[in-house]
Amino acid sequence: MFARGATKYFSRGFSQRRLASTKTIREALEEVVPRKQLQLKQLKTEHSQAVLGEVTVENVVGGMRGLKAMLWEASVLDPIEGIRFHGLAIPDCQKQLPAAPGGKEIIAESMFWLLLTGKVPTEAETRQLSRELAEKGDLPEYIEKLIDSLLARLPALAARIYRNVYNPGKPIPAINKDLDLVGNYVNMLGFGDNHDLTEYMRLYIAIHGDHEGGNASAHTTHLVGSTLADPFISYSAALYALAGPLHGLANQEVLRWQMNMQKEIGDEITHDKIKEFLWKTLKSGQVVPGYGHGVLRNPDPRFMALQQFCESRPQLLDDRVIQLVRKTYEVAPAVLKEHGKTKNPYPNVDATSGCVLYHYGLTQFKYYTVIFGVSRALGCLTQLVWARALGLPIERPKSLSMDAIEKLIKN
Ligand code: CMX
Repeated sequence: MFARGATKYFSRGFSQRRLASTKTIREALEEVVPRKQLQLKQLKTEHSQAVLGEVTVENVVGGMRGLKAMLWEASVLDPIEGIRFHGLAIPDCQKQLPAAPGGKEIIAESMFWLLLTGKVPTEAETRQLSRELAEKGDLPEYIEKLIDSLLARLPALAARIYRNVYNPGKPIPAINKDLDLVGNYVNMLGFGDNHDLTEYMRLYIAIHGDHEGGNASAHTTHLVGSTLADPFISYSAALYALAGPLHGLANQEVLRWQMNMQKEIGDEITHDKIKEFLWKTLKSGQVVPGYGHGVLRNPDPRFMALQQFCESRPQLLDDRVIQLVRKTYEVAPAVLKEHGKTKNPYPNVDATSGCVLYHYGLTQFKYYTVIFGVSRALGCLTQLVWARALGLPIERPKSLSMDAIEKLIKN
């Protein structure tokens, strides 16, 4: 941590004069790359034929679920514990990763540092990265280009889209070089005076940053990037994957669904009424949005972190939709278990994330997936850096026809 007086130092042109002991993200990454390259080399030379698991017909016809077939460095998802970023669970990150000055929540820069280097940055390193991203600095080398030329501009781009679509003609504040990435983003969206929303967005963007490699958006970036397509193209492809209601669009679906529930059950929220609405959804052949997961088999710790955020703010607890989210969580797992289809009857992060945005006045549902998109860039671009640093090959799994599967089974 920094000694007293450091904040003043930052505001007096920190970018030009960095402390000798403070690493840049590039320097931190350069320290890690040779070790990782060696690790990959050893895996390839000493263990290339080691067996990591079997491939079953279920894996092949079931969308590759459960198949261990992809290298992804930044995070690993445990079905019961949920996500860990280089071994750190969300509560560990909340304790260890630096927040914004005056804030408490994890910020995108400290999460990105952790994802990319595997190390917890100091406060000074975090501030320096904020400043570097805000300034979009010189980009002489390929790693810096990868990091800065997309990531730094993404919030400004996403904010401009929001303002052009929903508030055309209003001036957009310029980037404040003393503010973190998400602080600037919220400012540019037009909500800069809402400290609680800014803190929520910081947490939201940090914890949505990565969810290992197999999810549709992450995998798409990796696949397209493996053709050596540039980061813009690779991540644009990921945004299309994010746009489906089973993935990144789910948080807006949840909000719409919870509001329909509210309309239908009226002012008196009871478990029985929620149960009835859940069954109505299921019997109509729809999925319950915000519940279930391809890997998780427990409540999503990201959902729990956002719930904790709500519980620390009485004003959020008074919100009818947020009350409904909580009450739905009390009822839905048992209903989904009785329904008997989903392997995971518990909430995922989308069960609450959009509802809080709505409370804070960001009421344009269609925009929620864009915010998710700003966040997921942290993990996807981290992996793209690693894919290039490790020289990972173009992805090319083997596909099989049903006839070929039957032939293999007979033999
Ligand atoms: N409500 C009702 N049925 C559900 C369900 C839910 N929330 N989740 C899964 N099921 C059903 C599936 O549709 C499937 O039914 P069929 O056998 O008829 O095809 C069955 O349960 C088994 O599915 P599963 O193995 O448990 O789940 P999948 O890995 O196939 O799908 C997911 C995972 C997330 C797509 C699914 O749980 C779902 O549709 N959830 C609702 C949408 C949602 O919240 N998506 C956001 C996920 C987080 C993210 O990626 O952003």
